[in-house]
Amino acid sequence: MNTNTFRPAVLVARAVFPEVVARLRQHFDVDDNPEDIIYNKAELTRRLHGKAGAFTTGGDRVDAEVLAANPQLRIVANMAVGYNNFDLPAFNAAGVLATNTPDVLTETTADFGFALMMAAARRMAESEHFLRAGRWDRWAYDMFAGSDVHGATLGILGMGRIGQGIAKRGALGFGMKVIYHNRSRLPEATEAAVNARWVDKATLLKEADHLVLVLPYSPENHHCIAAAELAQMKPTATLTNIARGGIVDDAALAVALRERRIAAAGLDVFEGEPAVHPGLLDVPNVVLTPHIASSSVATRLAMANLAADNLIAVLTGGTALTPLNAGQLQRRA
Ligand code: 8YV
Repeated sequence: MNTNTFRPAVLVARAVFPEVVARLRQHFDVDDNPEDIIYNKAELTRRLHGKAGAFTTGGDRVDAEVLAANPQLRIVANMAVGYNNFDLPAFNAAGVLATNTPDVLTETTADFGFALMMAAARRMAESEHFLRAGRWDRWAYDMFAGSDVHGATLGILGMGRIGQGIAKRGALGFGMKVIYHNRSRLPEATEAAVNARWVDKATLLKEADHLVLVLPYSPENHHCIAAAELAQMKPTATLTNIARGGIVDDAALAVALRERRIAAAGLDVFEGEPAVHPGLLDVPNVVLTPHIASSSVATRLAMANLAADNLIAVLTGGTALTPLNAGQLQRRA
C-alpha cells in the first residue's frame, strides 16, 4: 500500500458486516466499533473528531451540535431509509451531505409488514404462547379465532415505496380492497398498478379492517394515531406499525388493546425503543418484534453496502448514489 496517499478518516458508529468494514478500509482510515458500544452524544461527537465521513444507523442522532463540533465532516451515510435521526436543516447549514438507503429494503420490509399484519389478524403470537405454556389440551370451535386477511379492506397510512409494496401484496395476492391515505395522492397510473384508492384519514380509520402504518416520522406525525384515532377504528380491526416509534401513542394503544376497542396489533417500532411501553408487554393481543422489518441477511447487507458506496463515492471525488440533501448545502464542505 502506498502510505503517502492521503486516506480520509471515517467513523463506523455501530458494528456492521466485517466485509463492509473491509471494503471501507480499502479507501479510508476506519475507526470501527466491532464491540457495538452504543455511543452517547458526547462520545459520538468525540469519535467524529478528524473524520471526513461517518457510517451511522437509525439510533445515532446527528444534530447541529454534533456537526458544529466537527467542521471537517463532509458526509454522514445512514444505513436506513428513515432519517429522522438526522437534523437535515442543520446538515444543510453545516454543508454536510446526508445519505440514506432507499429501494434496497422495500420488498423485504413490505414482506415483514404483511407478515406482522397477518400474525396480528390470525393471533399467531398469542396462540403460540398458549401452546408453549402447555395449555393446549383440546380443540375448541372458537380457539384463537381471528379475522380474515383475504378479501378484507387493507388500509395503508403513508403510501411510499414500502406502502405500495404492501398494497400490491394485499390486492394481488390476497384479493384485498386497498385504501390509503397520504399527504399527496399518487398518480392515477400508480394507484391503478397497486389497486389502491385514496381516501381521507377519517375514512381510512373507519373502513380499514387492517390498518398498516408506513409513513416517515416527522414532528407533525407525532402521535398521529392516538386515542381519538383508535376510537374511530372498527373493534374488529388490527393496527400494524412498521414506520417509526412516536407515530403511535403507545400508551393509548395499550389501553385500546386491553379494552378490546381494536382487536389486535402488530408492532415492530416503539416510542423510546429499545424500551417498550409496559402496557404493551402486558396485553396478549399484540405481536411485538424488535425493529427487524428490513432484517433479511441479503437486505441488511445491501443496506450496509449502499451506505458504504455513498461514503466511497463522495470521499473519492464522486457523487452520492442516494443523497438526501444534495443541492441544499448552504456551505461547501
Ligand atoms: C433499520 C429502518 O433497520 O431503514 C429504516 O428506516 O427503520 C430499518 O430498516 C434501522 O433504522 C437501523 O438503521
